[in-house]
Amino acid sequence: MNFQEIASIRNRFNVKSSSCETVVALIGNPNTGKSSLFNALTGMRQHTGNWPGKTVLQTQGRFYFDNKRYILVDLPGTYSLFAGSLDEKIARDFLFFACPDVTVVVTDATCLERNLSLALQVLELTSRVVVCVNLIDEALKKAIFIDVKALSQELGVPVVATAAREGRGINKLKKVIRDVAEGKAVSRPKVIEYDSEIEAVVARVEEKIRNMISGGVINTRGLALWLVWGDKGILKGIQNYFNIEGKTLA
Ligand SMILES: Nc1nc2c(ncn2[C@@H]2O[C@H](COP(=O)(O)OP(=O)(O)O)[C@@H](O)[C@H]2O)c(=O)[nH]1
Ligand SMILES: [Mg+2]
Repeated sequence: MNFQEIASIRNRFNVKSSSCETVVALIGNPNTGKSSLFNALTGMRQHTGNWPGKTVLQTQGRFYFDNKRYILVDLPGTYSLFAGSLDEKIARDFLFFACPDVTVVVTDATCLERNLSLALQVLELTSRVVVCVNLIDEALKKAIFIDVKALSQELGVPVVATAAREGRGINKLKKVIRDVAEGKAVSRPKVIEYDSEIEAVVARVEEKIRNMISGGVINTRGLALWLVWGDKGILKGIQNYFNIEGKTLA
């Protein structure tokens, strides 16, 4: 997949990015402060509409940092990439098919553990991830201490603590987003290795996908995993977003 092909898929999500713009997605459970972070990052410069063909609100905005332009997309709140609700399907499809250049997983510092399952799922799809531990002020009030460094080492991706409502940690977050976008940040996500039987099936499915689409930014292992888990939405997405006319997964 070259930039042109990805740009045209993004276009179908109403995200119009040029090659000099970095597309950043915010994903997280509901109420983790995604919209507050969005406002803090963009200074409220936002554009709202609907996700194409859906009655779900879409919020996009731009920000500049270090002379570079970023397009920020606030995804609907989601608990899992095993999508159940319409909101979750939108977030899943955007991650799988529009391939944001950087994905920020927004988590709630007061109930971090619950939020980390989504983060681990995202890490199976892309290494260009920043984990944002938001509501850090609330955590402190409850005497919850988050060891950001240890968490970053465990996950293998950068972790930034923020208090979006007070605007704390926002500049740091921008810096880390830039570093991940430019490949400067250390990012070696811990990938889950499944039983050898599962891995063998995943490898077979992945090979078939690779024969249909040229990988590049598309994570063919992620697609293969979700297909193996039986996610029909992913199959639909492959047919819908990739140019696979005449090719078959069978
Ligand atoms: N104390 C505190 N409250 C926050 C923070 N970020 C967001 N909130 C509040 O948490 C609630 C949910 O935030 P919102 O941005 O709508 O979350 P979203 O559902 O993920 O978009 C709102 O009342 C925010 O004002 C934060 O860092 N600290
Ligand atoms: Mg919101």
